Amino acid sequence: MSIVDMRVAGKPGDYKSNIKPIWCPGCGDYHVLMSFTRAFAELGLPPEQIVVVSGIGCSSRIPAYTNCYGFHGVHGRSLAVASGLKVSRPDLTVVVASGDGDGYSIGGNHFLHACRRNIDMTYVVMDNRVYGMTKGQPSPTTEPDFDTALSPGGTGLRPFHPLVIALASGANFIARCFSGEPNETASVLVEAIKHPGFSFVEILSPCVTFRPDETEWKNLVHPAPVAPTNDPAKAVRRIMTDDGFNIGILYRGDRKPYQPEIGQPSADLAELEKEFEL
Ligand SMILES: Cc1ncc(C[n+]2csc(CCOP(=O)(O)OP(=O)(O)O)c2C)c(N)n1
Ligand code: SF4
Repeated sequence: MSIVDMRVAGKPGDYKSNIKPIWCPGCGDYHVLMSFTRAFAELGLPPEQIVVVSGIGCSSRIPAYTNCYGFHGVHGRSLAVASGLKVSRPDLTVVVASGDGDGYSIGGNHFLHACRRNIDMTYVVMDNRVYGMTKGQPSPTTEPDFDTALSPGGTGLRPFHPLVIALASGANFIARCFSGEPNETASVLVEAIKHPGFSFVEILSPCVTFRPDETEWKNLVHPAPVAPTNDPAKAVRRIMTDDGFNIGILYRGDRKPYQPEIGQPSADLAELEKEFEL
């Protein structure tokens, strides 16, 4: 069934659970949650047709705050769960929520291969350039001179470039958003969910507690001055040379999504249990 066939008239509030978020006051993730529910309402999908999958981190708490189906799994493994789910239930809309630690550090390998597989799902990374939940360690996107008691003098390491890596690995849709612009972010999420294949949306979402400097991002972000392209060579040049605060859809590819044939199980559960009995 297509997204259009299943439309219901929904309001953003219809997609919120009754669990109150416990993020720090001012955390960018509140706005990301708002963008999720606005996007779901705009798509008009019934909540039970959407699954929000996550790993571990402040950002990964999002599934509990929606009333869609959810899976709050283990650190860095959200894409593995989501991939299995989507290939076995292609009728569901699968949205994966992650942080820069969860998604690029412990989950980095899964990120590469999810881009390469190009399964039809949307991967949202709330990037605050720090491990928020575990009290401020540097992540793969932290600047080399981020100087704290946990990383005296900074790590000195070159940051990971998620958008370029996603493009090189085969992601079919690439966008950058800012949490402080929830309407614009919701519109990008709608496009990402509708686009076939693996859509990657990096949302700059400040951690006001461990990166108070990131409140400055609201003055740095600006709309991408160019229309999205389907030419990876053009996209990579733009992404490599922009200032990191270009907001909008940067790449819309046309690769065919991966969807294996769903066959019948070759053995029933009782037979399998018997086979693997110790
Ligand atoms: C296997 C494993 N290793 C380490 C941890 C500890 N841990 C929990 S959350 C986290 C980092 C979260 O950072 P990020 O994904 O950037 O999310 P944020 O909290 O900033 O939103 C770590 C290292 C864990 N839960 N499981
Ligand atoms: S520690 Fe940072 S990322 Fe976590 S809830 Fe607080 S502000 Fe948000």
